[in-house]
Amino acid sequence: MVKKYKIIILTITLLSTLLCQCDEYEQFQCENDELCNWVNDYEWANCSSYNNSQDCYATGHCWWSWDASEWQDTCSGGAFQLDISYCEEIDFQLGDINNDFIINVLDVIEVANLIQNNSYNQFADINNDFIINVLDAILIINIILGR
Ligand SMILES: [Ca+2]
Ligand SMILES: [Ca+2]
Repeated sequence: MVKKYKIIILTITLLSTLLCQCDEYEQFQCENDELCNWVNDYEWANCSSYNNSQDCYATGHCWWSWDASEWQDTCSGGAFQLDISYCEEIDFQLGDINNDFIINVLDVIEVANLIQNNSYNQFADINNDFIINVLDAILIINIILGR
């Protein structure tokens, strides 16, 4: 019983590391992983919405100081743009090698190029055997023909 439980936990851990890695990545890691995409995003925030010095300084824009008019310490600095950029997983379709959301003859040509250059692309490895060869080309042609 305990053993079975351990295997389930191990499987979940393995799956979560395989599936959910992008959103944990910093920009550098994200941009170097072909399965992830870095999205630059900003939102407006205001220093006055932070009510303790730690959060206030963590913004990198505001400072915590005595406000005589409020008779208390406040977070000063006004409005600023908060960086909420994030890393997301790229939705990809197996066989769509040039990533234009259609599987067509252009992707077959890409596979032919990969075979010729002896290089690897995981989107082109349809049968998942870690080699790009004529079998993958045939499988893509089958997808195009709807077989
Ligand atoms: Ca394509
Ligand atoms: Ca293959």
